[in-house]
Order: sequence, then structure tokens, then C-alpha cells
Amino acid sequence: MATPPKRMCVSPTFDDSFEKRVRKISIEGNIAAGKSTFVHMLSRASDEWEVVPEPIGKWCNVQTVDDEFQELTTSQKSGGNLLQMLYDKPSRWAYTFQTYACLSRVRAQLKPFSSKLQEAEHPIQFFERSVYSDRYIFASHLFESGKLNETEWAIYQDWHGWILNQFGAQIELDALIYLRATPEKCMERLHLRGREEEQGIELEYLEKLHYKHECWLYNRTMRLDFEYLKDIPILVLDVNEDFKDDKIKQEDILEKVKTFLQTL
Ligand code: UDP
Ligand code: DCM
Ligand code: MG
Repeated sequence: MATPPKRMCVSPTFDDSFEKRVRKISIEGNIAAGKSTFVHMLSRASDEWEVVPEPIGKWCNVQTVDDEFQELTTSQKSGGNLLQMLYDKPSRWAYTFQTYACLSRVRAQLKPFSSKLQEAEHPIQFFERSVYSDRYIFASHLFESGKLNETEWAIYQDWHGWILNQFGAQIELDALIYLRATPEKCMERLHLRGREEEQGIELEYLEKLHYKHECWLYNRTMRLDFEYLKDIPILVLDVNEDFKDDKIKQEDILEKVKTFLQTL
């Protein structure tokens, strides 16, 4: 008798069924709204919750060579700071930045689940931002402000659609949480954080991004090419008041998150 094809011998793996059980929720919000602070708080709140932070470290230190045996020049060792390049000369670097930001995000979100999460009965992954904010907030604004030209924007959208076609199913979202803060509050926190590359950002830029977040997540009037996003559940949290060092405020936010999760 002929040997049956290999895949017939493979029963549905633990991973396959587990993957479907994991709820994926993206935390959205303007620059310095408080997303990292928020996801850090979530990661401490439950063993069943895992966080995938935004890979900003990679954007500030792009490694040019992956071969550990190859001799590196000094600049290769230190890595290129693509975030700095973006803010210094957006019309030159916006396309490069946006493709790399989205690629590194997809890669981070596709990483295997931690063993802790695999033991969870109600596993949840919280992503700090998504491939949708990359496209509909940032890349879109850079196009509208002339930092991406027509051709770059067309190629970006084609590339983004293809990437999601190939890998999108594994990182498809179940819900969104919008951390809503005024552009002025974001500016205050941006300065407080003091990330060097961002210190030249003007209020007008945060206002433009804020307006886009509002259209997408608050008014829900943004045109999207992904059908399932049109009626995805969204929890809006006002984060204008500091929650970072306020236990009571944090408890209140966590309650809202838990109540929201029960509706999914
Ligand atoms: N922050 C704060 N109070 C808060 C939330 C955040 O002072 O309630 C500070 C935080 O410590 C950081 C800055 O605001 O210095 C931006 O926060 P984060 O990096 O979390 O923002 P993100 O850009 O990730 O949304
Ligand atoms: N950023 C960007 N385009 C993206 C994603 C992020 O220009 N698609 C920028 C905005 C911020 C930084 O990267 O300067 C992310 O930091 P934050 O977490 O503060 O929003
Ligand atoms: Mg952050």
C-alpha cells in the first residue's frame, strides 16, 4: 500500500485550535497618548493577557546585516535611526519608514505565543497599534500632506493589501480600544517622555493625526478597505486624566476593559 501523504497523518494541532481561541485586540491612539503605559498595565493585570508592543526599537536602530559572521562597519553596528530620518526629511524617508514599520509590526505580531498564554483558558493578545493605523492614520496622512507621492502611495497600498492577504488571517482583530486624548495632552506627554527624535513634532501634526483617529474610531466615518473592520467592537477610553500612577483610576479602567471583554 502506498504511504499516505504526510498531512493526512497530522491531526489538528494544539496550536491550530488555540490560535482560534486567542482574542486579538489593538490599542490605538495618538502619539504619546499613553498606549505603552496602558499595555504595560494590562500585562500586569492578568496571566491570561499578553502584550505585543510596537517595535519602535527596531525603527530607531535598523540593522543592515543579519549575518553574525560578517564583519560590520561602525555604522552597521550602531544601526540606522529611521525614526530620526523620517522626522528630519519626511518626503525622502516616509515610504521607507512606513513599509518597514508595517513589516516589523506584522513580524512581531506573528511571533509564537508565549507558554504562559498557551496555558490560559481565555487568552488575549493586546497589540500596541495595528497594520490599520499604519495605513489609515500615518501613511494616509503622509500622502495627504505630500510626503508620499501618488506612486509611492499606490505601491504602499498594493504592498499592504498583499501582505495582509498572505498573513492577515493570523493577526485579524476581534476588537479595538481607542485611548482618546486631546492633541494638547499628547504634546505634553510627548515632551515629558522626551524621545529625542520626536522633539520637533508640532501641535498641528498631532491635530491632524487626532482628527484621523476620531474619524476612524470615534465617529466611525472613515472609508476602510477591510470589510470586517466596519462593525468591529470599539471601546473608547478617555485618557486625558493621568492614570499612570493612580491606582484608583487604573482599577476603573481595568473594570471597563473587563466589561468590554465580556461582550466579545
Ligand atoms: N504618561 C503619563 N501619564 C499617563 C500616561 C502616560 O504621564 O497617565 C506619560 C508616560 O510616562 C510617557 C508619556 O506620557 O512619558 C507617553 O506615554 P506612552 O509612552 O505610554 O505613550 P504612547 O506613545 O505609547 O501612546
Ligand atoms: N509612527 C509613524 N508611522 C507609523 C507608526 C508610528 O510615523 N506607522 C511614529 C509615530 C511616533 C512613533 O512612530 O513618533 C511611535 O511612537 P508612539 O508609540 O509614541 O506613538
Ligand atoms: Mg508606545
